[in-house]
Amino acid sequence: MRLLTAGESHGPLVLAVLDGVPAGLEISASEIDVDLRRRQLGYGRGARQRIERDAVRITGGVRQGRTTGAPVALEIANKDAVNWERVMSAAPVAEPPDAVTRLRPGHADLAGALKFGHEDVRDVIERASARETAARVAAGAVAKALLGVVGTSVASETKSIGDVTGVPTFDHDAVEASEVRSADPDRSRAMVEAIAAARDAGDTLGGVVALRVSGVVPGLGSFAEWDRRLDGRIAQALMSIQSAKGVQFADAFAAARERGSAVHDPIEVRSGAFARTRNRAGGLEGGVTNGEDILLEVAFKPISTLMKPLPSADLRTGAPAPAHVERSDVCVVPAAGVVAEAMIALVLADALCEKFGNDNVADLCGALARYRERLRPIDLRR
Ligand code: EPS
Repeated sequence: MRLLTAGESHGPLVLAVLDGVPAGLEISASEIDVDLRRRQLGYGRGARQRIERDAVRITGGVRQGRTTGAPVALEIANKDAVNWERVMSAAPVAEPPDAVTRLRPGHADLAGALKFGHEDVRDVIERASARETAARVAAGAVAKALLGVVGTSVASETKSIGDVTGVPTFDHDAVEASEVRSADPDRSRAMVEAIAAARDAGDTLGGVVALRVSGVVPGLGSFAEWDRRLDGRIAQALMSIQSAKGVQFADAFAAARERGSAVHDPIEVRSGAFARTRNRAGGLEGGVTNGEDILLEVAFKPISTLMKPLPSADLRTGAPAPAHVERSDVCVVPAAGVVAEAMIALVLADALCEKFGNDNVADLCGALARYRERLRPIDLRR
């Protein structure tokens, strides 16, 4: 399974093409729209989210409510595009738009302009923007639907925003009811206050998202080659999210300070199946899922567009200049949790198809059932 996305933040649309989805998967636009809506929410989002009402148009790979095995094409219109027609015109316009040249530290502006030879940072901003994550979330909803067929579910919760932090419980209803996606009402309030204070100061805030995947099929991924290790593939997918700066499985950085006897998860047999007395491996050993929940955290830096800009320089002249300022968010951590769910779902759906085939959902389920039969005698060994 592979995903390509295209489209600029203020162009006509963002587009996802998800190739390799098995035929026979039930999927609807309304199901995808639930996640698109969740991605738009969160205290600290900018004015753009009041313009957009993200909704998917399925334009390939689905007929009569089921995937056909052809690439799934998903389009999300940018309502704001009507305000950017001149700036974003694919054809040259008589009156060219002003170029953006004052570089924002932390954004892709400088690195992107150097790499591609752009003289207008707009050519970088438009594609580096996290607007692209709408396409990822739409594709991720398809991956989640496939995982749902085999009993795998993905949950996320905001663990921290700025220095407000706590222990996630993944209480679904409480997380979804919170405007910062934290299950704890006191912590939610403190997070909102921290975001409001950053906004009032012309500043931004980052934070940490916790992820939990339950009902994981054991044996996904492989230790046999470096690029087949699933923890590496998951980390890459999560690190590819705009603003992501770090990933840890379970409490890896704390575990790195402890002894092996305190870190590794003792194995026992419970109700005829292998089980663990704790899960500090975060659900993967040797780059392979072990059937325990996958536990992860992703660190997101504060948004790099600052209303009180940092000192910077002009791309064309090199002259000192404050960084470019344009409409942006104050904090995207709540939305980033929804994007992180999509990215891990895409990797796990890919690994599932790799092991059990991706022609047809019923074939995949049949292969999985046979695999579970193979595991059973081992699980019954005492
Ligand atoms: C985003 C839309 C963008 C930004 C944000 C993500 O809208 P605009 O640039 O029109 O305000 O709010 O992008 C960034 C955080 C960024 O740094 O580019 C969205 O729909 O998620």
